[in-house]
Amino acid sequence: KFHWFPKKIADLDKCHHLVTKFDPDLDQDHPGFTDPAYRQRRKMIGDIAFRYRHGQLIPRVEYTEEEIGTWREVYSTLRDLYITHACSEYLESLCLLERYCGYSPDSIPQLEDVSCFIKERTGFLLRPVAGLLSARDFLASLAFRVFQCTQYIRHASSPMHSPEPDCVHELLGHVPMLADRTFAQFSQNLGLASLGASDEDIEKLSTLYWFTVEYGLCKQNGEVRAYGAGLLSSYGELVHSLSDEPETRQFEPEAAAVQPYQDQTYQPVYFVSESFSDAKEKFRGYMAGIKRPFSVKFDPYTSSVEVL
Ligand code: H2B
Ligand code: FE
Repeated sequence: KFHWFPKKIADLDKCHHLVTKFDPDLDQDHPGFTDPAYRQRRKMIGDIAFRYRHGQLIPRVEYTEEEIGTWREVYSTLRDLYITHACSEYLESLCLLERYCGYSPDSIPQLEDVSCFIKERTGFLLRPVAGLLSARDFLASLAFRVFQCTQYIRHASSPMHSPEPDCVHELLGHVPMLADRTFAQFSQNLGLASLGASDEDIEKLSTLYWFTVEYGLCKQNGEVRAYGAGLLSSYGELVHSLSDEPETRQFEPEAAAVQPYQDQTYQPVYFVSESFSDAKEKFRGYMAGIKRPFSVKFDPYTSSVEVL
């Protein structure tokens, strides 16, 4: 007997289980905890996600001047740092997003426009989500090349940090990488491996996700660069990750899947991949070791999985 999982892309409408750990209504350390107007705004934007069904256009949000101000501050600060700290795939995608998808310090890109853009690049789609999603639901969506994306922005009092994912993290951290073919394939493979997996395997896969998709580093032309979204959306940790302070280890899925991680402060350890193809290959080997009483095959024509 194994856990229910989505078989077709529309089943993702049922993958909406949120984790409330960093929610501003419940987390006293959230910068928006004492700001009722912020909490109400976040709830209103979250309602878009609760009402959303697969296949619909993602409703646009008219962001306030204050929200755009927060975006502008993060964007302009990080933009300069990317040149020396981000991997080449990221930089290439960011240039395209700036040229063709309206990325700029002056406005927050709309999820619908960004979704159309990455769909053309790698087949990935965005769908709106109201907050931090359970690891199982989040990983399951990756299996269908769907990235669940928050649409609200962090509190204006702390532009450089958010305890929970927000649109700065998604749009500046994740989206440019999802526009890269090899990275997109790696993400989907991680998702496919999670379908129907045991709770222990979900825990391992989400730890792997943490040390690659969120906090991964990779080698490029003799230098180490960042590709993880948690790094690329945090000025402080991006600088920290490429300084002499943290320990770095060569990426090995077996080790990364069980490495304890930090979600309150900077990581003490990062894993460095040789390349995305290398990470993808190593992951393939790791996946072969995950025991499931069935196997899954993605059918791109129907965006559904066959269970064999
Ligand atoms: N939910 C949302 N909304 N965004 C994420 O980036 C995210 C998530 N990451 N849920 C997931 C969990 C990740 O930390 C893994 C798979 O546990
Ligand atoms: Fe993330």
